[in-house]
Amino acid sequence: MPNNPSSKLTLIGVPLDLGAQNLGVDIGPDAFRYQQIVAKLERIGFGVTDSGDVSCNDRKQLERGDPRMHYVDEIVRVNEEVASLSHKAMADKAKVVVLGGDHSINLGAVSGASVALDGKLGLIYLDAHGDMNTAETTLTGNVHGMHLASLLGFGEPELRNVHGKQTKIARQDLLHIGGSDFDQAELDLIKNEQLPAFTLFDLLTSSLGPLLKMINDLATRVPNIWVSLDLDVIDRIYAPGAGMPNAKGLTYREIATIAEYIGSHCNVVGIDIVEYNPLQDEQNKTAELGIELLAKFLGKEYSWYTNYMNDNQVG
Ligand SMILES: [Mn+2]
Repeated sequence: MPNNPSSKLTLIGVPLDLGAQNLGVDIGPDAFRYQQIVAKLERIGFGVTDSGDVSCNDRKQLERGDPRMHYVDEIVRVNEEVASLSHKAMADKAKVVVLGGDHSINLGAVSGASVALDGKLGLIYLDAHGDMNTAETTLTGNVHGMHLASLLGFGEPELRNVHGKQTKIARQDLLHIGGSDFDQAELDLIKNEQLPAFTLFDLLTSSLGPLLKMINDLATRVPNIWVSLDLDVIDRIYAPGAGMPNAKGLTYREIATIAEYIGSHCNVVGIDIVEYNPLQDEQNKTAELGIELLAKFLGKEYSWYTNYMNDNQVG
């Protein structure tokens, strides 16, 4: 299987934490490797090339700069590099998995893929937050709350123009899932621009049915899908190691079902898993869940159950 060209997978680590204020997410990529992410992806049938980590400068060596976009120069520099790697892997017909880092690394990951695919890319974005502020509307100056707006063509050119000036994701080709903590400016943007979003409230009031239809409709319209998983969309019972642990997040059965549906109905070409903070994890369970969900997004299975069955078959 690993020699089958259609199962090539490129892993890119981005130990960037400048987009957020909380420390710890910069060791996310190494913690995933320590959890044998490469061996586990190979076990489910991928030939993995680990590109290593994109080098990121420490905040101690940098000026914070623009108060509306902290560390924006370094964040853009890192994302240009991520975009080139993502573009190249996509052009080599490999699936791309990017390990964060804070969520701002999604900007380069998606930009590279979008340009490589001539813009024929939809984005399924799982996050408790909107990440749709701009330099004009941000309350914190943290870029990990702005990059999604940039991918959709809003906000400052510095962020919008990473890896080319074109809009990376057409507004109707976004599907934001699981949001519960939006700022007013983000709610206004979603409403005014009719951005597709299925919130926690929608999930609790109408269950999964309408969401699965939205996923299916998107997969029918666009040939390629990128999945962005901010671990804070999952309840902290299951994902204590999220950068901002969530007390009202999705349950295991909800996120696992959504991931499985995406994996079986969408042509997923790339995934980023972000905001993993190993310092807050409990017995590595957030990393384990991240790897299980990654497999599901890719249309495969990797869980305690499949391992149990593999290890206990007669013969
Ligand atoms: Mn996020």
